[in-house]
Parts: sequence; structure tokens; C-alpha cells
Amino acid sequence: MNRSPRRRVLAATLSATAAVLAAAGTVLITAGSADAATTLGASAAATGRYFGTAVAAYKLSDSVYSTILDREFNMVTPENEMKWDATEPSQNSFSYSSADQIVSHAQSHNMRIRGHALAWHSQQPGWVQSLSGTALRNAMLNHITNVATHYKGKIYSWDVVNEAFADGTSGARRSSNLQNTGNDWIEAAFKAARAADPAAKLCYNDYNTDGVNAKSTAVYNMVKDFKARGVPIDCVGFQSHINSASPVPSDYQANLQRFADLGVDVQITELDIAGSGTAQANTYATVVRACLAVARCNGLTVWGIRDSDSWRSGDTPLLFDNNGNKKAAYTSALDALNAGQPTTPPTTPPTTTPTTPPTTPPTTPPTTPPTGAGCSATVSLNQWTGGFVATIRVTAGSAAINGWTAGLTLPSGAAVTNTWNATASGSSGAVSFTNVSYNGKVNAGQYTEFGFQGTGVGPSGTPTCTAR
Ligand code: 9MR
Repeated sequence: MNRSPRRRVLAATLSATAAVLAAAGTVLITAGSADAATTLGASAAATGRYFGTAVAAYKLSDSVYSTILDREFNMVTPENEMKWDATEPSQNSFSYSSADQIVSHAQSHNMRIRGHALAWHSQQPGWVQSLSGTALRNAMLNHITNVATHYKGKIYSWDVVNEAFADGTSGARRSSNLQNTGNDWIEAAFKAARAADPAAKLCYNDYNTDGVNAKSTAVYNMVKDFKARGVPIDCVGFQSHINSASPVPSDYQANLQRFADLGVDVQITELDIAGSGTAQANTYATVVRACLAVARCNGLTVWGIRDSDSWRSGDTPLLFDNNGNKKAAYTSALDALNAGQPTTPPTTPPTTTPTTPPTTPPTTPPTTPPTGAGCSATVSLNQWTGGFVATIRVTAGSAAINGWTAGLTLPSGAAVTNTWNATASGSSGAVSFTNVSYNGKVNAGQYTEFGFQGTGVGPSGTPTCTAR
């Protein structure tokens, strides 16, 4: 099971070798170029993606835990702290302290946040479990509106609805109190989330949907229907809890791709892989490569840091051992990331040597001089009344760069409220953004992306870019 695609055999062999060396305690020099990133987050960022982990608020004071978190990851998912039982323990009385702790830790360490989860049949507080019909539907909508509003502008993507489909071959919805409020409960949840936080990507998240099967096809059909009818949905989360009973399907990548082809992003949201040693390491590489091969796969999140942090610690399914040491699986995942490609191909091909024959010496300079060292930047906007999210892509020219600053001018009345993957200078008028520690280095022709959220109208025109 879990065989790598044929074209990956060499890389898999290198990873396996690396894994063996790591297991033997040998100091490793990563296979690949001297430019290879040395942390999961930086390496994923070099391909325009993130690498995240589930975080428990009460562990942030554990220095082994927080040291690894702050060094390796640039996305966090609160493991339990944003669930309904945690955030609304009694009706219309909201409790955010544990989740806020994670959010503020993430923001102060330049990490983004996946919100998890607004509507789910599990981990409901007792008062919800005893509701039904219109009262339950209204309570769900009120919950989503309040929680998504509390975190408005701070969430990269929300798991709006979690695990709403049945296991097995029926393709049916899971029976639950929420399902009993009417089949339209999922779209009602997505509409409420969009109204409360228009900047967040809105995801449907589930397990046992990692390959093409009856359950994933039922989700696929729902997403297709939502897109056709204009119901807001931006992404699908694939939990990817892998073990011998539930191995990585051979069509894992193809399944991600078929969802992406519907016009949604895809994310690996709760990855853990039971096992140890080389087999586990190879399976991690297989999953990472599948995400990297799908342009709309935004990133991967592992469901905890050390094996001892896992919800199923007996399976030793994570990237760090109980003492916080990197496992062979870590090295393998990092190597696979370092071999990765950007989320979408560069918009312009790399500059090539002119092919015109050298008949006479040119008397005028070529019309398209080589880009040379330096960088260029483009901006894409997600805009709504009163606010926007800007994603800026910084592309290196024909030589690698070691740092960058992108500048743009905001229209009058607009202001930057939140920035990720860059440090902002100024918040209105002419503003500039400089790389953070992990994304300053960009190889020739490659790009990295950062973003910011603002109030008012977003910027137009092409940003300036200065390289170091
Ligand atoms: O990891 C979570 C664990 O601490 C909780 O006890 C459990 C309760 O349901 O939820 C775990 O996380 C789940 C996630 O929220 C949804 N997908 C399955 C995850 C593992 O059970």
C-alpha cells in the first residue's frame, strides 16, 4: 500500500535513505539545493503554501511544545477550543478565552489560523443536544454568526461544517440533530458564515473522503451543486487520518484534483499517519507530494506536534517524538516540501536566450531586456463593501533574491488591519511590506505570497518591488 508514483521513485529513495540516516542519529545534509528551507513552514511558504498543526491552548506554556510550534509551523488550528461546546457552553453566552489565547499566539508569531469547527454533530454542548427543529436551526445560525463575527478578519479558513456525510456506500447525509432540521442546514450554515466574515475561506471538512469513494462523491456532488447555485463555498478539507485500515488511497491526488476542478481550494486538514520508521516517512512524503501536485491545494495541517500530543498517541502518528525530536517522517515531509512546486505556474516563462541568428551586431537594445536580479509584484483582491483582502505575489527575476519589499498606495479612507507572511510599514496611503524571516529568499523565477486585510477600498495598480 501507499506506493509513491513511479516518477517519484528517486525522491522516495532519497527520502528513505534520509529516514534511515535520521533514525540512526546521523547528522543529515538535506538532499537538494543549497536553497532548501530548513523548517516545514518556510519550505511550504516557498511553494505558496502553509504547513500547520492542531494546537491545544493549555500546552502553549510547555516550552518544548511552543518552541517547535513557533519554529516549524505557519498555520494553526485550535484542536478543541473553537468547537461549539467550548465557545457557547450555555445558550447565547459565549466563551472565547482559550481560543483567543491560540489566536493571539498565532498572530504574534506570524501564523495564520484555520477555524474549526462552526457546525458539527459532535462536541455540542448539552443545551444544543436537547434542541430540535426551528429552535436548533436558529441556535446554529446564531452560533455561527457570533463566533465568526468574534474572529472576523483573523481566520484564513473556517471549517464551517464538519463531518456531515455518512460513512459507507450510501452517499447519504449523516443522521444527526442538525440534519433533522432540514437538508438545507449546510448551505444555511455557509451563508451565515459568509455574512459574518466575508474574508475567510469557507470549507466543508470530512474524513474517509481521501480517495474517490461513495462518501467523497456525495461531498463532491454537494460542492458542485453549491457552486452551480451560488451557495458560498471556497474550500474542502480532507482530514487524512491514515492507518492500516485506512491507508492513503491510490487516487488520493486525483481526488483532490477533481474537487479543485470544481473551482474550490483543497486543504489537508488533520493529517496523521499511524506507523514508524521508513514506511511512515514514505507515506508522509506521498501525502505532501499529492498536495504539491495540485495547484489549488493551499497547504497541509498535521493533527498535533509530538506523538504524545496526538488524539491517538498509541499510533505514534506525528512528525516529532514524545521528547520533541524530529522523526524520520519529519525529514521525509520536509524533503518532499523542498522538492515542491509553486501553487500555480509562474505567469511568465523564465527569460531565455534570444534565438535570432547573430547576422549583424544589433544596433538597438533588445526590446525585452533580461529581467536581471530584482523582483516584481502583482496583487489580487477579494473585495466586499467596506473591506478587502489583498494577496500579493512577489516573483524573483532571473536571479535568486534574499529579501524583498513591496509597496503600494491605498485609496483615501482605506487602512491595513491585519498582515500575514510580511511586516507592514504604514497602514494608510503609501504602505510597504517586507519579508519575514522565512520567506525572504526566493529562487530565480519563483514566487512567494503574502497578504493583508484592510478596511475601505482595496488598492489598484501594480505594486513596486525592491529586492535585496
Ligand atoms: O483531537 C481532538 C480530540 O482532542 C477531541 O477529544 C476529539 C473529540 O471529538 O476531537 C478531536 O479532533 C477531531 C476533529 O475535531 C474532527 N475530526 C476528527 C478529530 C479526531 O477525532
